[in-house]
Amino acid sequence: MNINKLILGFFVLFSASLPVAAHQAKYAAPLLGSSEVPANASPATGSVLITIDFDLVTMRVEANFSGLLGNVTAAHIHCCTDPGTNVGVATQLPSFIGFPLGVTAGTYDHTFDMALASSYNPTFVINHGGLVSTAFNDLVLGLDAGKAYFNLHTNLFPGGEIRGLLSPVPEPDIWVLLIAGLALIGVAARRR
Ligand SMILES: [Cu+2]
Repeated sequence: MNINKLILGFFVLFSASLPVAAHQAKYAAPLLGSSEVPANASPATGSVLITIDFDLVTMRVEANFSGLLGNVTAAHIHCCTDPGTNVGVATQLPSFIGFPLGVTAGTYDHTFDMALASSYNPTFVINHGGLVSTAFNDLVLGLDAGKAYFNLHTNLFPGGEIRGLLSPVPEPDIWVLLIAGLALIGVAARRR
């Protein structure tokens, strides 16, 4: 392979990846009964990934869960409080639209337009500046600070059967990617 083409291709890929890294934030959590406050002994497990897009002002919610003792009654994000405490719901009530209800296992993937009031608990908006934009900012600040949690409620655990405290997923460091890419090019050049 032509080494100049390889280098060019690498830098095209590298620069194309920059806007994504700069304009999205991801937050993740395992879902467990032991993370509830107070903790419970539910054997259920799950995971959740939240992706905030700052250009589109959207929030993608991807979740999966299984092994619940009760049937799902609601799922949403609570914000903003310290770990080990409880706080009100920040997002759409009573549950994320389309979230699988009445089941013990399921998956979910939905992208919310966070410029719409309907994506929030109206009380959260009132308590966080009164505007959708201020509510969005505070929700993101809460996510960044590890002060927001995804809670999955069931009929047997009205306060929540499994929960996950959302924490930021580090973006791959852009300079690590650059150096790794250059190292690969070096290896390719040496093989020649
Ligand atoms: Cu809740």
